Amino acid sequence: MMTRTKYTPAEIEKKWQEQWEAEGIYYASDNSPKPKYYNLVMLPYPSGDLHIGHWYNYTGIDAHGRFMRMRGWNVSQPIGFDAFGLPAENAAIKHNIQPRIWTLDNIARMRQQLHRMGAGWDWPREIVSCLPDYYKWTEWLFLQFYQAGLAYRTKAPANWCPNCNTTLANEQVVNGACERCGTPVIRKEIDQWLFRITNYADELLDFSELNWPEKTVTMQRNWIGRSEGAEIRFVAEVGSERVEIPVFTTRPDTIFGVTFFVLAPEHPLVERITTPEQRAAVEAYIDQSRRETEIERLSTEKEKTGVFTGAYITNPVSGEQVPVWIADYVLMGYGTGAVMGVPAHDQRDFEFARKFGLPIRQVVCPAGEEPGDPATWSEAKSRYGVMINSGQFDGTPPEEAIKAVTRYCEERGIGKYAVNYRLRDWLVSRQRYWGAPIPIIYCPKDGMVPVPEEDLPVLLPDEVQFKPTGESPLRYVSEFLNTTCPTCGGPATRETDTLDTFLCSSWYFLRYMDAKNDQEAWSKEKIAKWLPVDMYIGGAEHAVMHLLYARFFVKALRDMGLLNFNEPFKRLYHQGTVLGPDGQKMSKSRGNVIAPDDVVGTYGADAVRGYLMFMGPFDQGGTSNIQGIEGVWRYLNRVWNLVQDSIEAFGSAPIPGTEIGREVERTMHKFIKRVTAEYEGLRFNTALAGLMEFTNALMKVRETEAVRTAEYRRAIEALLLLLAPLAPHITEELWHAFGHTESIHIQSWPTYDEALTRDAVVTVVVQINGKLRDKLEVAADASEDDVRALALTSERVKAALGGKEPKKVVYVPGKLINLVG
Ligand code: ANZ
Repeated sequence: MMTRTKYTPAEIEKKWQEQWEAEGIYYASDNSPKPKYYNLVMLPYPSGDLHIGHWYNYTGIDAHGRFMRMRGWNVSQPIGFDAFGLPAENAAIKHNIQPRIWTLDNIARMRQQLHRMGAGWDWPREIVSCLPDYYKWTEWLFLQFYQAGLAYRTKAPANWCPNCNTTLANEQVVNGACERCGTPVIRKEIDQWLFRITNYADELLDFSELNWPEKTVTMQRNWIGRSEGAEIRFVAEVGSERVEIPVFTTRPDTIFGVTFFVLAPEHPLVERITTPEQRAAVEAYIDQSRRETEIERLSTEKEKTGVFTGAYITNPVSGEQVPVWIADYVLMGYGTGAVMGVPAHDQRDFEFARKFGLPIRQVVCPAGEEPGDPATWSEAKSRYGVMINSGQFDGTPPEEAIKAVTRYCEERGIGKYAVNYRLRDWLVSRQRYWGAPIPIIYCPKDGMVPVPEEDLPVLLPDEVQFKPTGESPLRYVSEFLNTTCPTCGGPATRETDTLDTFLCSSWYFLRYMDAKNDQEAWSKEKIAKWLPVDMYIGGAEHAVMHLLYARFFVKALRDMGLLNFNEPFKRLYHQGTVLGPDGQKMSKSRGNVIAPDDVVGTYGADAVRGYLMFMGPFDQGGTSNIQGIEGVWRYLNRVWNLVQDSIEAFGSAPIPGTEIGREVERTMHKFIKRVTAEYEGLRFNTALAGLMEFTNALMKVRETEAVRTAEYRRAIEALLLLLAPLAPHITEELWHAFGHTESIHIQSWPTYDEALTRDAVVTVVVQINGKLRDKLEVAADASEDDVRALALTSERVKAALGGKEPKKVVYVPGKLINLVG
């Protein structure tokens, strides 16, 4: 038995954290007979400090993991570090510190903080993506993709400073100019590595196996951007030559409305078709459009620009000749890089035609409208409708129009049904040092040669000069650069670009489950045992890149025979954002940052955890303020005192009988039911609200003699068990104070008896012909007959019925009885 003490988190929290680690109670066994539960949180970037957003995210996943463990699952909740990336390299340039040292120091500090929050991490599975025992396998995976034809090298646009003669990372481009010399940056094609994610575009649109937020699914769907339509080939005469230029259109039904044709400025045929008179203007325009980003070019705000090439092209369906322009609203990277201009029905084309005085002809008439005069329109008519002004197609109804024109094109061999995706292949190479090396060797004789698997890992050298060249610093490390060709043994050079860090994070959840394997990336048995991930919690900002890349990885690896499931993350949940006390995003410059280390020092981790989860619904976040933490802190103190009182009362003179404990028992079952449901729905704020009410109810009982019953003691224990996922330290301490020797966190979740969750007595409203006449107190489990008989004894009911028997009785159990006279 304990002597009365004050709640001092600083003492108890550290003690239990050490004990949990010593006993390894959160280290999931691969051989447990219990069903597995893979509880995953997006791994942090080692910035050096666990901020309040991390705490929020991790408290939620941890409370969920603890709940599931107590419910009988074999829970693994691993953690690691996504440790490659730009900030380490920038720190190296700025503070002259080796990126590896910077990163590992930060990791050491963050590990301490991760311990301090008292979360049940499965530490033996930790991964650090910048260490060779991890990135060896990232390189190995690159080779698997390469061998499967899913990794390839091609020219792709990069930011290029024409003055420094070098590529620049996006971060080095400031307002469209080189951050070093101020020269406007242009886009230039350089050799880059890409992954063929587009091969999986269709399968990635299948979300049927996923329990994900609808918003995230929609974002992925839009990102992949599947459009159905047709590819139709227009024909130009260049001198005596016939040049066919295909367009992709989602509206073949508007083909008779084409009044001009537009090529992207980068389109390879621009040079050939441009007439000598237009050449100077066309070249000037191309030069100018190179300086713009894709976003600028696509902006609907921007006034349309373009130049006539001097050439004409024939519409293969109508036979009409139209002028060919170049304009930057047409992108080379989408469709075929060419557009048939239909100003009457496409808004961008409409604006373009208005600007350059090109004709506008209506060819589709929406239902319920008369054909109009486009000269009077203020915008394009984009709705579907009956085809008009369209020769033999006139009168074709909207349901058939697209099909009819597509079929016509197919029959004549001038076009075909086509599907287009917005999704582009994934550019994975970076002209950077701090990333996993790309295991490729260039040999003057044998060309591109993959590094043999037995030579992995290609180690990242430590001694590197961080000249700000925009090229990978590895290019200047001759011991790294120069090697021998694995095929001919002659001199060769290594690829000096490194891999995008999104590649490291596309498979970490696989490696966790076999983190120490030095023979293979993972063993199939372990993956079969643990994957897919059952719950994945992380920020909504990862909706498209990380979450899409990881899905692609799993599908591609499945097709290589390395995995046997389709989706990495069965259930996805996005936590909300914690805002500063002023309701603004926390930032150092605003001075509204709440540092977890400081508040933990004052109130303890449990109060901070409870406070964060109490702030609002977990998927919505909320505004943080110190008073809120104090509220939870006071609550924990109440629990502390309540339990001590209970131990004293029960220890001094227990009452054996159960009669007076009956009400306490009902209260307990009611709250177990309610709080359990809240945890199931990850509604931690209402779970805690329920626990506070439960605590208040027990505090009232404390004033009565029921405080000495076994029922009361059981209720207090239930309170601790229910609170354990949110406040793991205080509950552990109080659990032991009751004399238990095993951790509270490996106990079974309390169960409830449905019958006992109902109130013993309920109030039933009595109506006569729908009018309220009386109220009755009846036993909660009273039958209809009982209630009816009781109702008929009421004087008021008798009077209302005028002594007659009711003709009909409607009973809503526990609520209402209506007697129809
Ligand atoms: C003629 C037309 C008429 C179009 C009409 C639309 C409406 P989504 O739905 O996004 O796939 N387009 C095709 N390639 C383009 C490119 N490289 N750059 C810019 N725009 C391009 O869009 C497909 C439509 O976008 C295509 O259908 C084409 O314009 C344009 F009443 O063709 B449409």
